[in-house]
Amino acid sequence: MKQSWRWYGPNDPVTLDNIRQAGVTDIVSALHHIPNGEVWTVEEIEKRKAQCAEKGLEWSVVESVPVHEHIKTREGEYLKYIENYKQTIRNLAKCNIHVITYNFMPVLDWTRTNLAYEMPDGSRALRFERAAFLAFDLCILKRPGARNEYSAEDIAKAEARYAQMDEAEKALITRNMIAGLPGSEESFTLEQFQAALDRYKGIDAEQLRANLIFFLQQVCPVCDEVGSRMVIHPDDPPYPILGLPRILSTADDFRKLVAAVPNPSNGLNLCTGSFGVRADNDLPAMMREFGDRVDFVHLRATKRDADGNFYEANLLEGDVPVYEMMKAMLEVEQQRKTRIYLRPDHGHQMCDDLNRKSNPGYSCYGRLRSLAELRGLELGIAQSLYR
Ligand code: CS2
Ligand code: MN
Repeated sequence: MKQSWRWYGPNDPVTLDNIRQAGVTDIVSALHHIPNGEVWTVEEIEKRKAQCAEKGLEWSVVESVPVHEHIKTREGEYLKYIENYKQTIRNLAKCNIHVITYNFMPVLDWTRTNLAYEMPDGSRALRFERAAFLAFDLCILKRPGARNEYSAEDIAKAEARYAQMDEAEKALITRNMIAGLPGSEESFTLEQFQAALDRYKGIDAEQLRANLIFFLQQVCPVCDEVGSRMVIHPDDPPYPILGLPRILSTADDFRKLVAAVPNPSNGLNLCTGSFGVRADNDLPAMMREFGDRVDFVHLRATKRDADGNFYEANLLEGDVPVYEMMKAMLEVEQQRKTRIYLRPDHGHQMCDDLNRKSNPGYSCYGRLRSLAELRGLELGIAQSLYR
């Protein structure tokens, strides 16, 4: 496995000096300062590469080149944005970056209700509390039509949860929900948020899938030509929310994508934490089935309950069978005779990080803990199987 670490760039409170002590070889990064839809120039890419190289690290995986909303809805200037995307792929390849992560989630990237859920050991985790989410949708956002989508029981749950909230909690959950938006540093008002949701009114899952297929049909030939691969990150959470369609939540979703766009460059970023929220996703089986197309794995373990809540557990204590997953990854590496990029995904906020501000899920110590566990697991399995 090629061990990697996500770095948000020079503004990331977790520095490259920290990262090299984690013992990784590769950096996962993105040019967050370039607005969605614009071309990443060779010059800007080289600058970021050089910052990493100076510390003995290689920027080799992009997470993510964001897909402009107009491409997802196939309106406005989407053709121009697709051309720009192709140029970015070419420019990245010129700089020897060949793995490009992206997602096709409408409006929101990952969504959590609580970014500082206290664990019994005092560390903090990201959590999705279904009742709080329902209260946000029905009682705070008051999304038109939402009442028709939920059962009477869910509506009662939302109202009861809302009645418990004070103003501070309402403001916090609103911020947490909207923080998943691209360009999340700006604060979006609820009205702007609703307007963004409204752009998907006529778009159901099949239409969104068709838009994704169209996008891949345009960009994959460019990737094939320059030896790169697009790896799609799954939906998080992996089911429709806020009336928005979802198209990458299950193995079958990815199968459909491959059937429509068989190009070798059509790949998967297997995020165990995102897929793992669904009990019907068999992660090691997915690794084996799609192994040829999985160049990048996110290791993280969510823990779900019967009420539809989940939180991000300690890596070895969640619902994700990390040992089986690592075994499957090693098998795929043996078969493919190549190494797959692996990174610890979100970690707990713990130790000194509790007194520091960092990007939710991306503080230092929690990910160090996960990485150490993964490294030991990989070594142990590899030694016993292939010694
Ligand atoms: C998240 C996402 O779970 C995750 O990895 O941090 O923001 C992820 O980076 C994007 O969905 C990938 O496009
Ligand atoms: Mn992930």
